[in-house]
Amino acid sequence: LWLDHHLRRALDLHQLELHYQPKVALAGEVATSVEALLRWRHPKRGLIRPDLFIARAEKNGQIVAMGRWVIVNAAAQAAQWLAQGLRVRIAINISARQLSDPELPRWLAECQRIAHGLLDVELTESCVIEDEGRAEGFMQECRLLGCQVFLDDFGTGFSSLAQLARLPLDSIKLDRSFINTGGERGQALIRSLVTAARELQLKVIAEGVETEVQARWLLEMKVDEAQGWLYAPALPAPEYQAWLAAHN
Ligand code: G
Ligand code: G
Ligand code: G
Ligand code: MN
Ligand code: NA
Repeated sequence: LWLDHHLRRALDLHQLELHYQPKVALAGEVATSVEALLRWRHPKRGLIRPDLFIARAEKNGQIVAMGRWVIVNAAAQAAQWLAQGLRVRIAINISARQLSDPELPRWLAECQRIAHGLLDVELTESCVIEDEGRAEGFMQECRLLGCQVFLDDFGTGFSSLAQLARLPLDSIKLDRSFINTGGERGQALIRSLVTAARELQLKVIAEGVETEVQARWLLEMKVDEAQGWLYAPALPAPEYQAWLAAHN
């Protein structure tokens, strides 16, 4: 397949890049950390976003090698920023398929050492649904390494509040579909999720925040942090540094 062949070469030919999207504390609009998002810079097709190739890489197993590349490069970036006096926590995304890589915990431990403890981890609800025991074990290992654990795309799967209570999580990230559809039902849903998260001592992060109006009512609902185009899209490292300098 065209995509399988070119994805394999993308890694070897250094066509992958990490971009960084800030997370902002809603109270005071202070940048708190970033999420690393993978991009493929194809020589002819330009910059390709992961929704077009991650699913394929998960199916053919290439996500394991790609994921390792992501973790080590995010670690190197955290170390480089730290050397410049910038302490930036970087959250990396991990797919369900990567959890079957027996080397993942050791790889993450080594990279966390390189990153001086600045790496965090985002796992999707689908990881939990696929194999809760394995997801929980991995979350515990992350915690021991000093990685905060975020439950990504929360609300799109069907994990229960009981599962949420059992898992060693630090934060939930509300999927952007709740934020962008808005409306009374969306707001009611967010309000109840925030209440549940408070009880469980979980931080709440809203994804896909695009307008000041959304940011204002998320703050009113006591959502802790936000991420979205209102603040910044995912940016290459130098552009993120420029954004940070302009916003602090
Ligand atoms: O950057 P964008 O919003 O297009 O990302 C689309 C999806 O791809 C995100 O939901 C994210 O979870 C996933 N993704 C982005 N970067 C990575 C990565 O490095 N590893 C994995 N496993 N998924 C990623
Ligand atoms: O891990 P996850 O798939 O949630 O990654 C976030 C995705 O959402 C990325 O693909 C990113 O490009 C996208 N994104 C980030 N901010 C916004 C936003 O404000 N609006 C929309 N529609 N998408 C966003
Ligand atoms: O940046 P990217 O090529 O991934 O963007 C794909 C589409 O997502 C664009 O056509 C644009 O409509 C939207 N998009 C990406 N970044 C931003 C952003 O920062 N603000 C807005 N409003 N839209 C964006
Ligand atoms: Mn994510
Ligand atoms: Na997400």
